Formats: sequence, structure tokens, C-alpha cells
Amino acid sequence: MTELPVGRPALMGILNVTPDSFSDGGVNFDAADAIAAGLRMVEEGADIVDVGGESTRPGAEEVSVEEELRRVIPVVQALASAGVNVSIDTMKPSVALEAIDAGAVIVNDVTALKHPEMAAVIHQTGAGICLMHMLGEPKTMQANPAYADVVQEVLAFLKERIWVAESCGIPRKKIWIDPGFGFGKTVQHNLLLLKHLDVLAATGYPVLIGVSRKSTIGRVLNPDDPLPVEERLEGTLAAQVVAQMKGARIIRAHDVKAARRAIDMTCAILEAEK
Ligand code: HH2
Repeated sequence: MTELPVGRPALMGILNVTPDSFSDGGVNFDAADAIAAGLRMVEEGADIVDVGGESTRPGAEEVSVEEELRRVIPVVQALASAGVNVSIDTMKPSVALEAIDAGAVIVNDVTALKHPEMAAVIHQTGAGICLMHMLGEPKTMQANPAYADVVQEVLAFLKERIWVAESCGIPRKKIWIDPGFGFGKTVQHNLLLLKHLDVLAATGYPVLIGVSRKSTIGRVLNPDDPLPVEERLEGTLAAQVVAQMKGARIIRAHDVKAARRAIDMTCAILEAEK
């Protein structure tokens, strides 16, 4: 698995090879466009490129294994053979396996090993795994999500999934965790999870955060008429800086150049000495 950079968060560029992702659907649906976009992300400062072939936005339709493979494998192969650290954003063990064969080194599973075969794929291949919290399923997750204490419940879920992963033989150093910003959460839940991200960081497992362009940002900045995705960059950067200061080790972002600059500027401030 990719070694995380020492002393600063890694930047994971988002590359959706889909027609329907919430903010960039259709932009890189063609493999050649996707490969060029992935290489550009690395030039702009991405440490990892996260390739996804199925949208997880609320209400998204499921994609067949064959179609997901058709979308992602040529892109993973081309980027990995160009030396890029590739993660594969999938919930399907068969897609994860083929992507790892094609050179992916991390599996970003938004269901945190829900499929019974996923843990074995990760264990047998030696890939890394990002375990993300989601309440319910993409289709229904935003229908009235409720928690007594969102931070403690997300923490408990992630600890249980870490236990499952490690019980299946996945080594501790291959595991990242993610509170799943926007996955079965209200605006208030998302804000609380960011504000208290240090609680997750205190587990010692690297914390990944994906705030980029998410609807909470549009809602906070204009509650009566949420800002459209192309108006969410400033809010995204503010949220990722808070996450960094609260201990996030991997930042997942669409706007790689801007995200890189925000990470580097924050690092410079945090590392300044008398
Ligand atoms: N968010 C999305 C997808 N995958 N993975 C992790 N680990 N964390 C996240 O917050 C996360 C994720 C949703 O964003 P995006 O990929 O841009 O949209 P879509 O799912 O519509 O393709």
C-alpha cells in the first residue's frame, strides 16, 4: 500500500468514470479523457488517484459488474502503469480484485466490507482498505438520518469494522477510516463530525475525509437556495483545512490544484517555528 507522506496529509484526486456522479458525472466517462484527467491530477499535486465507476450519490442507480469493469479497468491499468498510486472506489469484490490485478493498491469501499467476500480479496492481495461509515444505502441514506450521538456512533461503527478487517487477517497498517461525510447524515451531523474529527484520529488509524463539493457546503453557505456544485470550492477548502487541523491524513478532492495549495499552506502555518 502507498506510504502516506510524512508530516502532511496525502491528497487523493477524485476520478469518476461515470455518467451520473453528483458533481462531475459525464466529464471523464470516456477512458482516454479519464486517463488524461488522472495524469493531470498527479501533475497538480495528487498523491493518489481514486478511480470510481459507480456513483454513490443519494438515489444513484446500481451498475452491473460488467459495466463497472468496462469503465474502470482501462483507466486503472493506464494510470498504474504510468506509476500513479491508484485506489479503486468500489463496493464489489470482483471489481476490486480486477482493479488490483490492473495495478490498484487501495480499495475505497464505501460500505466498509459489507460484501462478505471483500475482506478476503483485500487480505489475499495485500491491498489497502479504506473503511467508510454510511447509514443505510445510497438510494435511501438521506431519508431522515438520525443519531443519538453521531460522533460516538460513527466511531463505534468504524471500530467494529476495523475489528472485522483485522479478524480476516488484514494488517492494521493497511487500514484507513472515514466518517463518510454526506452518507446518511444531515448538515448538522456532517458539521459535528468535522468539528470532532480528532476523536476518529485518536484511534491511530489514518483518517480520510471527503468533503469536496458536497451538498452540506451548498446548504451552509446558502440555506434557502443551496449553492450549485460549481460554487462550492471555497467552502470545500475551509472544510478540508479544518479536517487537516483535526488530524485528517488523506484529503479526497475534485479540485486538486486548489486542494494541494490549501494543504501546503496549512502545513506551512502549522510547522512555523520561532
Ligand atoms: N464520497 C464519495 C464517493 N466515495 N469515498 C470515501 N472514502 N469518502 C467519501 O467521502 C466519498 C467516497 C462521493 O463523491 P463523488 O465520488 O464525487 O461522487 P459520486 O459518488 O456521485 O461519484
